[in-house]
Amino acid sequence: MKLNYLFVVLLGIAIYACSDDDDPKAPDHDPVAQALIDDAILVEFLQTHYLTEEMEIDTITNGETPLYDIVSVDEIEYNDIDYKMYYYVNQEGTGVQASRNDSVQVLYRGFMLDSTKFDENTNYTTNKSWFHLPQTIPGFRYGVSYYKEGEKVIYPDESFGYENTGNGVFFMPSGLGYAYIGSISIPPNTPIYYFIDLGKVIFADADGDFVSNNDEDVDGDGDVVNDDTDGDGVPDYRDIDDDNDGTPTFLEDTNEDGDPRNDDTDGDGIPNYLDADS
Ligand SMILES: [Ca+2]
Ligand SMILES: [Ca+2]
Ligand SMILES: [Ca+2]
Ligand SMILES: [Ca+2]
Repeated sequence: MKLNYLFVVLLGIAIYACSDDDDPKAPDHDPVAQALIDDAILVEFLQTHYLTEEMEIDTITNGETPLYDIVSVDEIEYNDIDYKMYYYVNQEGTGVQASRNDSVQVLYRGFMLDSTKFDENTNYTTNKSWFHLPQTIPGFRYGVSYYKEGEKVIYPDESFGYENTGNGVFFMPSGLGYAYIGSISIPPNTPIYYFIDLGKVIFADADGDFVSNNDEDVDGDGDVVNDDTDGDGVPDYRDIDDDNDGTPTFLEDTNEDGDPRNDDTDGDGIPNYLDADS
């Protein structure tokens, strides 16, 4: 059986989202109203600030070009609420385009709009540089997916890094960030932004069943966190038995070619590992 995708254990600290189980809706929180408030705040920020040559953000004082004039907008529906992400691609990158479902190695700096830096990673050699994107906040997942990876380089002292990385900055409303809960370092309902440098993209296989995360996106919406074939509350990408027939997915690879996706014993178009009756 050949291993198509790497399974990586990830120990990054920041940017991780709460699971749905930990996320009861606050009775007095109106996420639709908050999304509108956040967007107004973000637009004003982008209109009054600019990107310096050193890739910092500063207040416009002398006719500099507003961020608002250089960013792109991504309109996102998430949990039935309309949001806007704003992002700037400084360098596109040269390698694989990230998806929201991949594991990535990144350098990043995270800020609130008052320019408080709440977190950063400046070193590719630490665990903190690795993220399994399905476990991170939605805005980070979308943000990273606007870039491509770079090329690995080994330096004379045998350390490594990446050149020609995808890099830039993306801005998210609180509803795609830490929402009304906030985090240890971020108050509730706070829009935030990240500068990132995308070194490496890996097609993760979180449950090790030889179906990559990206290929567990059954409904094809680009997101694996919302696909749960057997409805047991564990999404397919983390469920070792997607159809709950008692046989783990990796044992439903009947022709043993290392890919459970092309085995369909009853010929109904549904591969065995998603088909409880074959
Ligand atoms: Ca998998
Ligand atoms: Ca999906
Ligand atoms: Ca499931
Ligand atoms: Ca099964």
